[in-house]
Order: sequence, then structure tokens, then C-alpha cells
Amino acid sequence: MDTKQILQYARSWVLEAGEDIRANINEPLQIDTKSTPDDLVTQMDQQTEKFFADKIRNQFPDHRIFSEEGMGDDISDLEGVVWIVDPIDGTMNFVHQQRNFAISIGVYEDGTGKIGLIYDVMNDVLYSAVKGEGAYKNGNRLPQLSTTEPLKRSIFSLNTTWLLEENTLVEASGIRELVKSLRSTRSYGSAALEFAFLAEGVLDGYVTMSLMPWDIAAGKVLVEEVGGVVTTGDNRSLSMMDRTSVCAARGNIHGETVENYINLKK
Ligand code: 2AM
Ligand code: CA
Ligand code: CA
Ligand code: CA
Repeated sequence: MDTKQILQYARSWVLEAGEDIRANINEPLQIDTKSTPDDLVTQMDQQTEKFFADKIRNQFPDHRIFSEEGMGDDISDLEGVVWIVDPIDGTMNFVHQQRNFAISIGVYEDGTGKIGLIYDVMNDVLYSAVKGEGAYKNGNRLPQLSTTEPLKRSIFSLNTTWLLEENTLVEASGIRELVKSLRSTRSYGSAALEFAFLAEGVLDGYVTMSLMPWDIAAGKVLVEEVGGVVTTGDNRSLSMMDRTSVCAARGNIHGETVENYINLKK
């Protein structure tokens, strides 16, 4: 694939979609729910996904689209070029806060992540990475992550739905031990931004249950380009087809972290 050309189109579409979201940020939202009353979707999620699907299909008719809100293709493998799209990652933040959400686009070729774009829309900050060519924040190269800072001086982002898990699972997961070992924790509510902040070095790790491929696809490319490691919660490689737990961290603390997560399978 012509990575440079695809990156150029992807970047310009992401910026255009983001500008449209900003321009309409105070317009009334039509808010629907999906699997649960807290699983939200708005017309802006759908409209933005349709924007990408139309652009991709028009420009790259042989590429396929794997996306959250149903405008993509029926995907059961990652052969060829697949755009893995989350039009708004952090819909709850979008609805409640009008900030702290991102557009996330990963472009994969035969299952390998080639391009990752995460756009922090309200701050107009674009994180981008091409496999083998480094990661950037608004065009400025991000340095490699520290390989020496220990867990005790690390900040991890954690999804606090952990606290709702059965006590036995919480105990078995080692999450309490991990939290005790860290300097502190955060929770931003947008998986894509959590990956981007890890790539930027303002977070040192991100551990969560139950993400979908479009939550992860771009972030994995970004984090790996600065020397971070991204696996499932039980240290397997991510499939990018199924719902999965995630442990992403700086290279020197990932192994130690994931060993505290022996029961974090899904
Ligand atoms: P979303 O806003 O695109 O749905 C919130 O902690 C993070 O988890 C967000 O990145 C959110 O993505 C994702 N998320 C929220 N609900 C989810 C669900 N039911 N399944 C998978 N991911 C979800
Ligand atoms: Ca969603
Ligand atoms: Ca998402
Ligand atoms: Ca979404």
C-alpha cells in the first residue's frame, strides 16, 4: 500500500471531521442508547462515521472498513487494507463534557498496523504514527519513552469499572497490588486518548477490560512507535478482531505489570 498517500488523505479527513464536530459542538444532540442505558450514541457519531466511510470508499474502493457504528463492512478477517475507525471515542465525554473525546483511525495491512491517527478534537491536537517511522504530536516527533523509570514513579490510567467486579476477580487480578505499587492512577474515559497520552509520556500505562478493535487500532501503532508494549491483560498479542482486555505500558514496566494480571482474560 502507498502509506504516504493514505496518511495524507486520512489526516485531511480527520481534521475536516474534527472541524465539523467543533463547529456543531453546541448544537442539540440526539442521544440514543445501545447495549445498556449508559452505552451512548449520537447522530454525530453516526454522521462522522458515514463521512469517513464515504471518503474511504470513494478514494480507495478496494480497502475495507471496520467501524463501530455500522457504516463499515462485515469484517471477519484483516486481509488486505482495512481502516479501523472509531468516529468518536469517548462518546460519554462528548455528551457530558463536550471535550475529552477523539477520532481514532488505524490503517492495517494484512493484520499489521501501518498508520495510527488519534485526534483530540477540542484541543485540535493530532497524534499520528507510521509503523517504523516514529510517532508525532501535531507534527513534532515524540521521543522514545523512558526505559528506566520504575512502577513506583508511574501513573497508570485504569478503568474503574474494576470496582464493580466480583471481589474474587478483583483479588485474583492483582489490581489492588498494582494500584499500591504505582505513584497514582487516572481515568480519562477515551481509550484512544489514553493510548495517545501513553505515547506522549504523560501516562506510563493503561490497563482496561473489554475494548473493541476500533478503541485500540490506532493507539497500538502510536504506543509501539515510542517503545511501548501493548498486549492483552494476560500478555498475549492483541487479535484486533475481538473484544479484549488491554495492558499497555512503557517497555521496562510492561512485563512486571502484566504479571499482576493473570486472570484478566477478556
Ligand atoms: P466509545 O466512547 O467509542 O464507546 C471508556 O472507558 C472507553 O471505553 C471509551 O474509549 C469507549 O469508547 C469504550 N467503551 C465504552 N463502552 C464500551 C463498550 N460497551 N464496549 C467497548 N468499549 C466501550
Ligand atoms: Ca460506543
Ligand atoms: Ca471507542
Ligand atoms: Ca465510538
